[in-house]
Amino acid sequence: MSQQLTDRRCPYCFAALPAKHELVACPVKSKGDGSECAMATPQSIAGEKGICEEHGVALVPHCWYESCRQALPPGWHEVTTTCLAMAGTRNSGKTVYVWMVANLLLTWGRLNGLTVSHYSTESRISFEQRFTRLDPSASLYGSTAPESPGGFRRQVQQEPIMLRIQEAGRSRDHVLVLRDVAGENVQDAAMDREHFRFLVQADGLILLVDPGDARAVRNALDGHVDLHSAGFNPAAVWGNVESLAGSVLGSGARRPPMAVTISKFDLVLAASQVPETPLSEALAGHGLRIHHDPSLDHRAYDLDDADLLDCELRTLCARYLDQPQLVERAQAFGDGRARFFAISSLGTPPVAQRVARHGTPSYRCLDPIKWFLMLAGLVPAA
Ligand SMILES: Nc1nc2c(ncn2[C@@H]2O[C@H](COP(=O)(O)OP(=O)(O)OP(=O)(O)O)[C@@H](O)[C@H]2O)c(=O)[nH]1
Ligand SMILES: [Mg+2]
Ligand SMILES: [Zn+2]
Ligand SMILES: [Zn+2]
Repeated sequence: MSQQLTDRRCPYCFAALPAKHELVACPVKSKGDGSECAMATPQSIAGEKGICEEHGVALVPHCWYESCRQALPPGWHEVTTTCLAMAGTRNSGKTVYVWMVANLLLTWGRLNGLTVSHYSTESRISFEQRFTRLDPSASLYGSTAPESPGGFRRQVQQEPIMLRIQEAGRSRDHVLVLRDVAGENVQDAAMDREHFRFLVQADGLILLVDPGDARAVRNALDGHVDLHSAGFNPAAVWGNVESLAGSVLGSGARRPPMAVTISKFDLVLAASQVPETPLSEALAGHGLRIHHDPSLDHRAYDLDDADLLDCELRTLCARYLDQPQLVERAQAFGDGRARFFAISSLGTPPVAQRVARHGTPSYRCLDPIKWFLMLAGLVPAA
């Protein structure tokens, strides 16, 4: 597949940014008497000094896209980016996954000769304030509140996670941007076209699929672990994103590649331990890629492993997890544009909304991220 079309996007609306910033504005804006300085609105200042005379501060680059116009993070013109967004029904595990991925990437970098760090001190502090540590003494995060366009206050999930990836010999740092959403928003077919356009301008989407909704899992585990059903089909979420893409990008335009990702895979594995059930037969072979997890150990994206796993998971989804529509959608989406993944952030089902005492060696969480980083040319394919 070809490389991504742009090397740098706005981390808020995911619009591709021109090589040279054209719009700048004053970072202070307010003059104290209720009015604003002349440079409060982003504008082009070709040939001028780049200073707000009224505040005596340097002007900062802003996103050119009209309904965004956010100040770009300091130093953004020096980096390349991969911008990803989450999708999936309510309760499918998006927020827990975002936290886990950020932490695992820091470890993965250390093991594989890359330096991975929060983009800046501010982005690290914002991450730490937002995500308290997941451990058995603290309850898991509450459901993410839906966001609305022009909301009174920016909601916390509108702040993207930004991780800087540095590699010896690479002239520019690469930044992985990861944006959470509320399941409630993507379950809404009428979600605002302008506000949610980042979903279809992304370099990739991660669609989480909750296996706790599947009959084979419910029948095997009901009464033993908490299963929350969203009561909403993940294929319908994909349909909503597709119609958003139709309005924003037009019908023929390329869609962002889609990582169709079965979350909470610990539930599927636990259900397969119940003897003489459909899942125990489906997952009986020890040679299945499903029973292995090479994602942290290697820097490269292992294409053979990924292809075999993709095959196993398509069968699992269609035959055992009640998701034949997802597989059909993926087939219709185009060759190589959609891949199936399986992850477990907690490694084991939570107990009373807390991480279980013996959690969490997570399972395969970095696979979807490594796929997108491979598409961006940042990690090699093996
Ligand atoms: N068994 C298991 N349960 C998980 C895992 N990750 C999350 N959960 C459960 O799923 C619940 C919801 O997780 P969240 O990450 O908040 O879900 P979400 O997709 O962000 O939900 P919304 O914000 O409502 O859209 C958690 O409170 C846990 O009970 C996992 O890896 N395994
Ligand atoms: Mg959430
Ligand atoms: Zn923007
Ligand atoms: Zn000013």
